[in-house]
Amino acid sequence: PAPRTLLLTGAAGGVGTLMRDLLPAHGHALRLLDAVPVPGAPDAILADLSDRAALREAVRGVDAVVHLAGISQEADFDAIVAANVTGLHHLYEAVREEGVRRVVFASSNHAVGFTRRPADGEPLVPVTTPHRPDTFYGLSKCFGEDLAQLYWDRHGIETVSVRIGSCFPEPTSVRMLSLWLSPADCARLLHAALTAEGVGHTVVHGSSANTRAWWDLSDALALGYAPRDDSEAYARKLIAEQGLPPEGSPDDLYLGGGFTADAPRWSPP
Ligand code: NAI
Ligand code: 15L
Repeated sequence: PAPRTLLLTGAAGGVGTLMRDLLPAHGHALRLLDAVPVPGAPDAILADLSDRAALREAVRGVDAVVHLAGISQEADFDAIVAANVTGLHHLYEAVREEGVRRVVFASSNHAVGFTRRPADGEPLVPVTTPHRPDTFYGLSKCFGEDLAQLYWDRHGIETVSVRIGSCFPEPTSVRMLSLWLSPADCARLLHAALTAEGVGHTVVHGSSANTRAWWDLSDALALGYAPRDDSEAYARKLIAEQGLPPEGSPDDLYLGGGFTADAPRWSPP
């Protein structure tokens, strides 16, 4: 089949940079957008999520949007609202106006960050676990999932909301051993989310097949996602370097780890 044309927002960011390299091999042709220039991509659309006209033009003619753009850490409430709430609304309005059928929305573990992690032998956290945001950032991801539900119920726009764990080239903390989404598995999951039939609005967990997993991947697997990576390969080294999180510490207790205490903060460039 002909490549599906995607708009990849947030293309200059960490995940966007990784996905630019990996998604084309799954048969997708990419149009890129970010508020800052995308290195090595002079054709990328330079636009902020506040620019409704630019968003409308950016989504025109694409088959789907992979929406990664936004503030990806804790920040002032107003900054979060502008990018992740109002900006997300602008994106969905553009999608509705231009008749785009599907969005893949980068939600986050921080939408449910105050959820206790399962103790050894306890059942994994299901995707139906109630929202328990750990920050204004996490709260904006709860809003995003609900916005996606609204646009499905009201307008028939499909979304897969992927609650990403930690998507980086390698896990860098013991907590990440439980939440890591390898870049290659991220591309596999996004591809599944883009191509599965009849998703309506579906929320899935986004991580690799980690031995130390905290959450249940069955909803992602039902889309056709077949993860191949496991953070366990990094476990011995990370634990030797960092030790296990102290009992009762945020990384020991909660899915959201340190975001439940002193979250790393975004500041304007
Ligand atoms: P990042 O901060 O590296 O990249 C975000 C990109 O969005 C940046 O290039 C930035 O310029 C762009 N952006 C921010 N505000 C914008 C605006 N108003 N208009 C246009 N572009 C804007 O974040 P990262 O790590 O690449 O994450 C991508 C997405 O995945 C984010 O939505 C994040 O919340 C989500 N996510 C990422 C996780 C991870 O492990 N990396 C975990 C959970 C969720
Ligand atoms: C996120 O939602 C952040 O965007 C990312 O930078 C990481 O902090 C990740 O969660 C995590 O919890 O490891």
